[in-house]
Amino acid sequence: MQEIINKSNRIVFFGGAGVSTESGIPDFRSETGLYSQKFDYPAELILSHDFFTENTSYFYGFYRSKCLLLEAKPNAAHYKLAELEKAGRLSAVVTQNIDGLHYKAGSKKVYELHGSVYRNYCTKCGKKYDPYAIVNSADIPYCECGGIIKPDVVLFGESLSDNTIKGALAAISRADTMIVAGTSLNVYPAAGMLDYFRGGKLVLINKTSTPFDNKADLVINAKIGEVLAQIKVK
Ligand code: CNA
Repeated sequence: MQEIINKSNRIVFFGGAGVSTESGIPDFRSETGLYSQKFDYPAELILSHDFFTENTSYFYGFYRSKCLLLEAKPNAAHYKLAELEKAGRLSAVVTQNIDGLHYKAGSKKVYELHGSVYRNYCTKCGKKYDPYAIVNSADIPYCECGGIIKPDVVLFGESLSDNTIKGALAAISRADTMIVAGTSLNVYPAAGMLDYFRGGKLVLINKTSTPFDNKADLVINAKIGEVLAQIKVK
């Protein structure tokens, strides 16, 4: 891994929820993930566009307690990626996460495929809000114009931003090394983006196996924070 990084100048890091579990944010598919916890409805249903429209109040109860974890701090993985970017080794982070931890760690070029809990807007007038508009509302958060304030996160059944996809694919197609970490690679179109990588080495870091293991040059089954903490940035 260290040798691959030493030879790379345009690394793209492609990450999922597993990148943030060491910051205390549960992922979807681990044993302690949201899919293993019992709610009144399956978590993937609650986080869908139709559910948001039909059960808005329940959605916000869930979203506030399970997704809006604003106290979470970046871990060793987030910090090392910011360091690699600063040193000119990494060109972009592409993330499926909505927790904003890459920016908190100091990364500059981050493509947040599924949006961010830090951006929120009124569905009627478009006014922007910080996440405390949702934290501090007891039930459904409303704008002063009467519209519902919605987080700028991509729910199941919604489309990803065209600009974000374009930027991410451009970075991936120019990358000389791709590090894929902490994602079960089950959620599309995000997982399909890996096909745009035409560069040198593909490194996969995940606690468990993934459908892409056989495509990787190096598979590391360990904790991302612990693996990246050992990397020396030259
Ligand atoms: P997932 O399907 O839950 O997969 C996570 C993967 O990471 C699993 O294969 C785990 O084995 C692995 N993993 C967990 N912790 C570690 C660790 N410390 N080291 C190494 N591997 C680890 O999550 P995906 O990201 O693949 O699924 C995409 C969804 C999850 C996206 O839509 C995200 O928006 C959504 N999500 C995001 C967050 C967040 O923003 N932090 C949290 C929960 C879910």
